[in-house]
Amino acid sequence: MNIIEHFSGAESFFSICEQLHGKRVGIWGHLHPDGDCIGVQIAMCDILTRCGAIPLMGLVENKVAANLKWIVRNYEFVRPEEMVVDEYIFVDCGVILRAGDFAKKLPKPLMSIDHHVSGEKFAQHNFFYPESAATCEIIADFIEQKQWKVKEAIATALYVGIVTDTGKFSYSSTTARTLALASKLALQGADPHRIFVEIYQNEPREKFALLQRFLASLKFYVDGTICVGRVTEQDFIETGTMTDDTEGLVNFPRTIKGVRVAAIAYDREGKTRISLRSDDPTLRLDLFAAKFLGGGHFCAVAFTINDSYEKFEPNFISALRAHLDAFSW
Ligand SMILES: [Mn+2]
Repeated sequence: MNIIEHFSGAESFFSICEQLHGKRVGIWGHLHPDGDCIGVQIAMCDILTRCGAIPLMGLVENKVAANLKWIVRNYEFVRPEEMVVDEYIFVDCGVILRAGDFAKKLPKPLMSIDHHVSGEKFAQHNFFYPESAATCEIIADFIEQKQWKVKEAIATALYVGIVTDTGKFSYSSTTARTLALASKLALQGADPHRIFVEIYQNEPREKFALLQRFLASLKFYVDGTICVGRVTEQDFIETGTMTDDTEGLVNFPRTIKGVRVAAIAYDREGKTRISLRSDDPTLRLDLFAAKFLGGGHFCAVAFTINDSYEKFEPNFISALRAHLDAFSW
């Protein structure tokens, strides 16, 4: 029995890729690229090369998180604004604004491949599957349908996207298809343990100084159902960390018994960035984030406000409380 329920659209996806023969194609993702974004860029680079196109991977600000550097080592990334391309596509980027300011002036991209529930169909061809746990899962499935074998490096890149976007195969988005595709990638050379060590056992010591402060700041609201931790500009300076080092911190309060929504609020470039996590997709955090022009998935969202968190806090907690009341059974 085939346990994979495939994503539709693989045929038209490959026919578009084949039409790109001989063309320079930019492959762009979102700001602050995560494992899924980088993984799918690398996989798309391989697919387009196989189709005879000339792919160019774009990296806004030319920056990759420290625990993902090993995976990009053998690839060339360019700033999108410095590229000369005939066509371009977006991956793992729900809305074009997530790609940064440069993307505002662009004509409609040829293709978008994405899985954010709050995503928009902003491209000419949209391969949009909000039921997918990762954009890498979509591409891994397309490759599977095409019955292509991939090199170890590509299997690894796709596995990285899936393992990181599913919280090591633990979020509610993880399905039998996710696991089956991960297994196929392992058969093609992705090494689950090595990938785990590279991504999750490579934390700089400074990040633990930041974690200590974050944990000390935790505040509970509404009978302990909401838990928020705070990281200030001063915390970043005194611990020698940057905003990227907040990655994953919110998962600590998420594990506390009774907490339905965990959040982190941190200072970023004079603004406040708030990320929320839940384990209950019916709480529809994506709809909550949309009120503040943010987005993401049912259980994982983020938004930015132009105020200090201290000023925003009372409004934030009362709005979140009202949202939870409206979406709780
Ligand atoms: Mn993703």
